[in-house]
Amino acid sequence: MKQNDECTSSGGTHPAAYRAPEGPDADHPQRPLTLPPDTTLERFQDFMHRIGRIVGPDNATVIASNAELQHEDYLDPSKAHDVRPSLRAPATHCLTSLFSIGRNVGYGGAAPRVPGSIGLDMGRNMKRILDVNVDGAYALLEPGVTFIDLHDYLVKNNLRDKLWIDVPDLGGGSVIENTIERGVGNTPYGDHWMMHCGMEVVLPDGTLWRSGMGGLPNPKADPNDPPHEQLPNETWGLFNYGFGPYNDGIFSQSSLGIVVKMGIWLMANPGGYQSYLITLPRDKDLHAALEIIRPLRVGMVLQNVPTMRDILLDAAVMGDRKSYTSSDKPLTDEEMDAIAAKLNLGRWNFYGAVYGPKPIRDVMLQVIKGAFLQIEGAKYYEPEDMPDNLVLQTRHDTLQGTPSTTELKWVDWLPNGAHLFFSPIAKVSGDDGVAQYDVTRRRCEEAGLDFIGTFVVGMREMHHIVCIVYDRKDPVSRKKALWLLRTLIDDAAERGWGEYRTHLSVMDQIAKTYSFNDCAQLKLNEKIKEALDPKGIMAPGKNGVWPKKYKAADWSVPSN
Ligand code: EUG
Repeated sequence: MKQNDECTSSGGTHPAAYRAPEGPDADHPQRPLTLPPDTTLERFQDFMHRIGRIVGPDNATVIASNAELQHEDYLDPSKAHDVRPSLRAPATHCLTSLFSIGRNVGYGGAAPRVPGSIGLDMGRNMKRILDVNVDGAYALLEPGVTFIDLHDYLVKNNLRDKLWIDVPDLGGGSVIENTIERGVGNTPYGDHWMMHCGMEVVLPDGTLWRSGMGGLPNPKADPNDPPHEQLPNETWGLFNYGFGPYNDGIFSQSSLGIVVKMGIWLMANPGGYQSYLITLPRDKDLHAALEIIRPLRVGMVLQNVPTMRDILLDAAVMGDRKSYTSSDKPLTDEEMDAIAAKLNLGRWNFYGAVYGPKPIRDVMLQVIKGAFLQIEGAKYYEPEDMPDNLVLQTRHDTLQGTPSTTELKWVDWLPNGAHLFFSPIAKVSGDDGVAQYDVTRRRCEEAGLDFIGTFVVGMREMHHIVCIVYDRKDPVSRKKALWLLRTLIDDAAERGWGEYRTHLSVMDQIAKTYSFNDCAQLKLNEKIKEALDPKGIMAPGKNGVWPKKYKAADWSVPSN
């Protein structure tokens, strides 16, 4: 089989990387595409053999052919590399990288930071919904449970009317994975990390640890059961902090443990719901709209995580680039105005919802409309006003916790579409939002790419998500996308803007921008890493934190 040219951009460049000969090799069935650093083939094969005896040979597989690296589907994601990647880092096997489902799309999927890592596929066999506690309104999950799985479970068990889940735009991801990556959804419970309660973690030394109230034994538990099977304390999913130092945070976006159970709060059915769209006709309306949003969101009149989406994001859900233009240059303001007019949308489109019984919703909506409709030409729509608007119809579902995968479509804006996210935090202010839009749009255009973006409004800030869409089969397009991402990180840091989450290829760069007082954050993270994982076996390099024995520079990711 021909070596896929996209593979050469990362894994193969390190001296420790081992390239398999073409085709299967009967003498070395366990020969990986890439060996872990400082590991001989013999040592690797012995390790895999011993692992196979513990977990069963079917659960200890080696990526020995390029076929696995061809998986590029959201619904059938690769377990070895970034789905639809800008770079490929083959995971084959004595380091550990972790993933639950592998749908961390735009941020690296299932790929490890260090090629040759052993990927622990946590979602493969750990798919149980251990508890849905109706009185406490929470669920206790294993890593393989997706948002879609959890929703299906509520429907099947006639609980959907009682309890709502919060879903991100795409519902195929693992609830645990998304939450510990601090992902965001659309309902009032959109900040997933805020809504987690209780974690069970396998530490690098093998200790099984429960957070918070989980540290207190349940008197009904059988102490002879292995720890992971012991009935947990009944307040574990109800109160996060327990007693003493609060440690959950070190297990999010980190490499310090394997989260094997997590509690997540569910929303009690609020007793009514109304989604809406407010369109803003002009590009410059962004400023006024953000000024309107700030007091309404902090005042909880905007109850959910609403989003302010630029026209091309919605346009891309409804059609590919070719269906709108034959130009190969970034779309101009005039062209974008024309697309907005054609789709009966604004240049900016604000999607929100109100929750509660009708009298409450009516009052909230009166305030919301009263504020936004001050903007000249702004229009308010409910889903039944626009039955053919795929985005509004989809968001009507996701804003009430019904998962979907429809919005994956915007990635097909370009042929062989793939994407990277640039995700800086912004103040909820006209000046800050517009400044971020100006800087990021200008750079997109410099890269020859369209600006596609959305402002996701948290309780006191916005996650500004720039969707960098490129053609994954075109090396020039891939290079431009990565250049754009790297340039934007520096542009942002200069202005005091930092990212909340990122793709593998720029984790080091971003970690270094959080540089206050001689990188005090990074240094503390390295100390904790050394204390908990002195051998550096778990996800080395994750979010820029390297074990002592690694030099980050040895693992720099090439720019193409
Ligand atoms: C989106 C939102 C995110 C994220 C990646 C993508 C939405 C894209 C708020 O967080 O991290 C349309």
